[in-house]
Amino acid sequence: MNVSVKPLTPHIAVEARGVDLSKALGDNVFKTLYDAFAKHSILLIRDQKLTPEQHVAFAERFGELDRHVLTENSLPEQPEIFVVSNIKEKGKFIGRAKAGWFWHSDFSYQEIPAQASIMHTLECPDVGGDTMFASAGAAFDALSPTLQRFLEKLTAIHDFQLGSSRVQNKLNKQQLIKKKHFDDRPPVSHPVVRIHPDTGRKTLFVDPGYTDYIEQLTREESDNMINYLARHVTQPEFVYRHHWEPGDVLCWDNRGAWHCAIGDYSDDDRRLMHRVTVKGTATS
Ligand SMILES: O=C(O)CCC(=O)C(=O)O
Ligand SMILES: [Fe+2]
Repeated sequence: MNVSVKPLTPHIAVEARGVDLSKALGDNVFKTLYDAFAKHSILLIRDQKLTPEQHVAFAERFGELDRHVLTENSLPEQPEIFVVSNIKEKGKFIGRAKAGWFWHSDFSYQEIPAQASIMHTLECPDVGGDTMFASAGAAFDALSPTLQRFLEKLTAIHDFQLGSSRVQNKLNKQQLIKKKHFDDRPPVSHPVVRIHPDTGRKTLFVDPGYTDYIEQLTREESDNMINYLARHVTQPEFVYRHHWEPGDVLCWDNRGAWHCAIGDYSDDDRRLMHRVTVKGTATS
C-alpha cells in the first residue's frame, strides 16, 4: 500500500489515503497511521468497506479493546462494537441515540480512560450530524506558563452519571440509563493536565461533559475554571468539524482531543455508526 497523510487543519486532524483497512496492514503502514493519529489526534480514512470483524481487527492493532458500560447498545454478534444510532426497528432503537451530544473524552469517567475510539460510518444524514473535535494539546500550549504550572498541580473528579444527565431530558424512556450502570461506574479522579504516553505532549483533561469539579478549588472557583477551559479548548482554531460520509473511518485519540456530536438532525435522518474503543493507560 502506498499511504499518504495530509493534515486537515494546522492543529488537529489528518487524512490518510491509499489504505484499505479490510486487509491486514503491514507494520510499516500501521506505524505511519498510528504516528499520525498520536501526533494529530484525529486520523480520517474515507471510503472503507468493513465488516464488524475487520473493524475490530483494525482496532486491535492499536491495543487491547474496552467495552462500553451500556452493553445493551453493543452488536450482539460482535460485542466490542458499540452502536450509535437514531434508527428504530420494531419500535426499539438499534443503538445508542444522542450519544456524546456534549464535549467529552471517551471513558474519562473510568480509572483507565480510552485511548482510541474508531468509528465506521454506515449511514448518515446528507446534512447535519457532524462531530467536532478539539485539540486539548494545542489548547494547553496556548495557555500562559503561569496558568500551565498552576493547572499541572490539580486533579479533577469525572463522573459518568453527571455526563449522562446532560442528555437525560432529551431521551425517551427506553434509552434512560439504569442505576446499575451508574453503580458500575463510580466517580474517579484524574490529573487536570495529562501527558500523552507516545508524544510526551501535555493535554488538558477536564472535558466539560464528565468533569464534575477540580478537587483543590472551591466549587465556585472550579465551575469557573472548568467553564473557562471549556471555552478555551473549543475555540474555532483548535477545532476540526467532521462532516461524515458513508464509509468514513475516523480514529480519535481521547488522550489528545475532546469531541462533541452535534444534535442538529431529526429521527427521520438515519444515522448509523459503529464504534470500537481501545483501552488506554492510567493517567498518572
Ligand atoms: O456520534 C458521534 O459522532 C460520536 C458519539 C460519541 O461521542 C461517541 O461515540 O463516543
Ligand atoms: Fe464520545
